[in-house]
Amino acid sequence: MKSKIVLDSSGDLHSFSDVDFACVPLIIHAGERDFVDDATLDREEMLNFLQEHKGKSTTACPGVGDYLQAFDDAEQVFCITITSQLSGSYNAASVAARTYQEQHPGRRVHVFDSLSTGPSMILMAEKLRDLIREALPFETVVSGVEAYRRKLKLIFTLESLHNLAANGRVPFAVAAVTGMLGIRIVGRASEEGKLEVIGKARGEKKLLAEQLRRIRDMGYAGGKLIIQHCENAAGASALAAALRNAFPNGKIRIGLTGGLCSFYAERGGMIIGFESN
Ligand code: X90
Repeated sequence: MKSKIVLDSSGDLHSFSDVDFACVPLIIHAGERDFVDDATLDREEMLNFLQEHKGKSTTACPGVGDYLQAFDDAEQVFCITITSQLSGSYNAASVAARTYQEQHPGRRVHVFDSLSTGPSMILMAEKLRDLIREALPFETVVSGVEAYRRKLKLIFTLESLHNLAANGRVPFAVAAVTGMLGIRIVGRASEEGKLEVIGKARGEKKLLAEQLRRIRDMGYAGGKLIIQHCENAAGASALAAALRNAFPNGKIRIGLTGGLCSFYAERGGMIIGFESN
């Protein structure tokens, strides 16, 4: 049985071992430029371009055809998208899933709404891979990953909310707080998959303390945790070190935000996904 895992590019994964995999890119538009969020994207160059770019910049989710192409000839497809509360990606993937199953009777597609993004999608993909390798029935894999998703939590700390506000994803009034030197917004993915601002922190020390407090309060007890950062290696290592100290058994990793998450998280941003108990 040929199984395939498909993620949209908000999952920050361009390759994946041991199982057939495809990443479907979102696109970042800025003036004359279209940045396709695939493995060839030069993230640094995109961020530099955006910094200089004075006009509007927007993003676009994949279309139904992009998903159909990614499903290819797999007999069972497990697809994970960014939260349906912030993007049309889940909708496009769901339409593609129906079309694919109509065109190929006997094949199966399940689309998971991650209700989150980035690191949570990586953790879900890893869970999928484990269950697929056990050769479990399709429905068992689906319910296993759904149950796992409910245990995943995500927080983020951003230096700027400019692109989120300019694209209608957070109110301008909330975004106005950032931009002042050293102020970071702290937020999380809510249970319904909405972006929820929960506080702010001024200065590196307070930010680190706030990140630790939130991660602990949201139920982290030493499982898998991924810190994705946008050009903030120092912040990510400081957080990883503090977490390893507090949770010596924690499986903590650092990675880079891809194109889409970098666009919205902006320089200095961190997105932290983890298993809660
Ligand atoms: O369809 C599209 O054009 C994509 C729109 C995506 C909008 C938001 C992406 C946010 C990414 C910010 C922090 C994480 C928030 C997660 C909340 C559920 C990064």
